[in-house]
Amino acid sequence: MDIIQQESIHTLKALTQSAAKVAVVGHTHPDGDALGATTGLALALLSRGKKDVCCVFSDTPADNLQFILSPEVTYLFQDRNAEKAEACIREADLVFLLDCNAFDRTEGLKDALEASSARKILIDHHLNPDRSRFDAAFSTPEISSASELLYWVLKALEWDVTLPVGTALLTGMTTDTNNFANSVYPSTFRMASELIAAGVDRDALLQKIYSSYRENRVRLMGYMQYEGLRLLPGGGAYMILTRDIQRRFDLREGESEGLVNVPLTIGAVRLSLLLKEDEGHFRVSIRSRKGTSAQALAQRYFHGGGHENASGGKLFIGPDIASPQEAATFVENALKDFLK
Ligand SMILES: [Mn+2]
Repeated sequence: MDIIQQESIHTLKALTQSAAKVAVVGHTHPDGDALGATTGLALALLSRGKKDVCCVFSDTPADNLQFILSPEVTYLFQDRNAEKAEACIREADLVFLLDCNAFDRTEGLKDALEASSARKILIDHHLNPDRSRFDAAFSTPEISSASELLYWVLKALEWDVTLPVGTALLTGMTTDTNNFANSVYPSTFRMASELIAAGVDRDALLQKIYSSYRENRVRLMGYMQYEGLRLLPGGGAYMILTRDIQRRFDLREGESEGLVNVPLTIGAVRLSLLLKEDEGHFRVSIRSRKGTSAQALAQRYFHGGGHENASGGKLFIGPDIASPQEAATFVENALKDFLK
């Protein structure tokens, strides 16, 4: 894999060897890839004899992703214990940033990362990585996930990919590709094939990822598709998950995962948005068909970015729209302008 340069592998090896305290950091609102990659790397470092390793996130993972967390690994969540989470980054002499392209994607941890004098390594697959901040950067959008990229980095390091490491990485890749539906490359199948041959239980994984939801989630998916879906001429689609709807269905973090993909199963739709109302803003998820750029829309209208066909951003109440009720009009105008 040309993305993995021998020079960066040497740097990673040397920095890991000399590091006493390692912080492994993932992006805000961690998804399966961020959790799988950080867990996989922490486990790999522990099995290499590193004693002081912690994974740090700005917020606690959704209930349905908690199964990815390993009992062997120390996790620190800033929303639970800000002092400990920030101290871990402050005291680390080596920091890994996984599944995000820049410090600000960790939200509340950004200041701690900027203040840190630790050596830093990036392992990511988003567009436009902030390479200047890192001693070594492994980054390409031509790969399924950070978990897959980490797998090939571990292979290049000639470190053992143990069963727990492999399980974490296969989980991250599976969730980021939506179970092999998008961003799949020949290397992705190779990774999966090698891990399954090594004994990773994919059936058990799929059960945990896709068949362990609460009833309310299935009902919400039905409700949003029946009542909430708006289709626009030109191939745009959007849904707004207001606070009211979230309350009505007792929605928890992570339970609307996958909903944004549903409108793209309609032949005429090429761009789908899901807005989820939060404190002072809407979280915006964007998915697009090949040939239409979710990334460009996210960047132009929603202060965001990510991948060409899967991006995210925010719509702020105050700066962008005067009240939550104006979200629909904002989205319709943005889509009208973008899809013309
Ligand atoms: Mn990812």
